Amino acid sequence: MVGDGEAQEGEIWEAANTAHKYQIDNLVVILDVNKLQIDGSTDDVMPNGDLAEKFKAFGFEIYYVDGHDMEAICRTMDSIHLSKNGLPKAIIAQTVKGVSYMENDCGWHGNAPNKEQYEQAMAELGGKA
Ligand SMILES: Cc1ncc(C[n+]2csc(CCOP(=O)(O)OP(=O)(O)O)c2C)c(N)n1
Ligand SMILES: [Mg+2]
Repeated sequence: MVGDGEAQEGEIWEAANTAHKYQIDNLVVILDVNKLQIDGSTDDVMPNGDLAEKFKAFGFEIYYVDGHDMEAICRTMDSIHLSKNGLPKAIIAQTVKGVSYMENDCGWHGNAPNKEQYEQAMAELGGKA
């Protein structure tokens, strides 16, 4: 898993180079593209440009999914699993950050919800609080 803010860091691309050189075709990067990072929008803080094209330029095979569609993610992972073509893979997952009251608010990057917020979040996600 790599965040789009995280993808501004050089270490990501050093690892990508290495994956390409050693033909690590069972490496799957899931790139979470929510257009936010810790203190603002990625476009304001440090524009990423086209991350799919960047991974492609580093020798990755590119897949696209709706990052909220777990079945699509699983289907994509299954099809990738069978591919032994020498290319590392990147799944570009478009997402929206957060449950309702967190949506598109970068302030929730590292904040813990209080009890009430936690219970609401779990209810929205269909989990047990
Ligand atoms: C190796 C390393 N470098 C820098 C940081 C500082 N840092 C914390 S969060 C973050 C990026 C957050 O943006 P993103 O990856 O898009 O996560 P999101 O807020 O969307 O979940 C960075 C660079 C870190 N945690 N580790
Ligand atoms: Mg992000």
